[in-house]
Amino acid sequence: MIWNETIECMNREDMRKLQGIRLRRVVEHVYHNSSFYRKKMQELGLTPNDIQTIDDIVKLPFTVKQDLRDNYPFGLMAVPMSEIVRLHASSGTTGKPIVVGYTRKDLSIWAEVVSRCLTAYGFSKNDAVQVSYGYGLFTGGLGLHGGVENIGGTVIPMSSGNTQKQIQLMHDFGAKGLACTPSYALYLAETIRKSGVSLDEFQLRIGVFGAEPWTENMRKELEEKLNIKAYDIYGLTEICGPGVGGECECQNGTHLWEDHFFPEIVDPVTLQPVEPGQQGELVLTTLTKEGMPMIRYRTRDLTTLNYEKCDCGRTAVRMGRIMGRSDDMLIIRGVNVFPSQVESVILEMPEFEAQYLIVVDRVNNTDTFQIQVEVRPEYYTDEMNKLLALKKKIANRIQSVIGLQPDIKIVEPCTIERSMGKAKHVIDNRKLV
Ligand code: DLL
Repeated sequence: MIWNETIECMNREDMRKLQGIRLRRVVEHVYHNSSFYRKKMQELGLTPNDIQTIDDIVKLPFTVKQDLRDNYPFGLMAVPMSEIVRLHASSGTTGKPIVVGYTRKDLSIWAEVVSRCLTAYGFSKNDAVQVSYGYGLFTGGLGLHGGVENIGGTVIPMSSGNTQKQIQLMHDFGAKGLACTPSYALYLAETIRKSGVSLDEFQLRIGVFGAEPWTENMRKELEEKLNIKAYDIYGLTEICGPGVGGECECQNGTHLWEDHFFPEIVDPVTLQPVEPGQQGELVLTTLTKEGMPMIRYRTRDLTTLNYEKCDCGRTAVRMGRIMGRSDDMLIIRGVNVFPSQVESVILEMPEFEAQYLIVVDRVNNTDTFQIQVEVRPEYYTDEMNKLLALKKKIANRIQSVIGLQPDIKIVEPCTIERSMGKAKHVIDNRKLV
């Protein structure tokens, strides 16, 4: 089934025309209503008249995460705050989150694009979907929630955590769908297996997995362990949250809903477009957003685009798997973590040297997050209770900045290897290929 056949199967020429019309409109909107974008365009000598077709998009300046931080909290809103009906946020590279705002229309477009994904996965109004992405400032929970309601399905708004209850309600309420991070889904699968309850007693058929990179091997494992079809959903807070794109039954690329989010692939160093089909950084422009439009937003996600028509009948461009990022952001248990956030906490504490190592791994399908940090000689002690208190202090501070409890390993002065060049602060042992 296709939720919006006219758009999802539109021929390329008509789609480019529509994208051109919408780009002109959004550029007019930001030029007149956002001093941030107006200034950036004026610096390049651009006025809205310079943007006539979708090809003109390359004239426009890029936007980056730093711009959102510099304008914290509401500096990038292009409508009065009285028009903003919802805020979401995600962690930035320092303690300050990045904030996005939605008008009523933005929320309805968000529900529309998530509906396209859910329909492509095979859901209809007859189905119950357990949403186990976090609810709150994170876009995962409420984003999926709006989509399930929009197609007339039944939402089970579980949010994340409380694994035993997740399993019980999934079973008792007959959920056909499970929406959560792929790593949490593996953990749920493992827990179900250990509980001894047969999968035959569940109605589960479809997984809606995203918010972190995953692989074909993980797909196979999830499909086998949960006896489901596992589909990708892609998105990021800055653009709207989940639903920027989703897979179809062909499981051969993530269709991006390009009538709302225009994708480009650029070389992350030169910022020039790559050859068609080549890997590069995904850049997205929101074509219809009112509250906080993003013009040529550098997602930092490395991927490819394929414009061939899909066997499902959709013409919407397909994005390959996210192969990595062009910045140092880590995604641990679905939470975005920047090493600089860890560093800023360590630097604020007199007890520690500015020497640390973040070690990430995946054990029993769950990401582990260890921080090794060097204590300063004057604070070094072999008294267990003092060390434990120090560990707790830094762990709590990091938890309050990042929202994730690290396992802290305090090491003796001068034990972390010093680097002659760029310091290596992260060891990521997760195998994602
Ligand atoms: O993770 C939104 C989301 C929620 C997407 C639920 C899908 C499901 P952020 O926290 O802002 O937003 O993180 C966005 O996560 O730039 C990618 O690096 C990564 N990411 C999101 N979806 C996928 C995916 C949400 N399907 C960042 N595959 C993005 C790989 C993904 N990486």
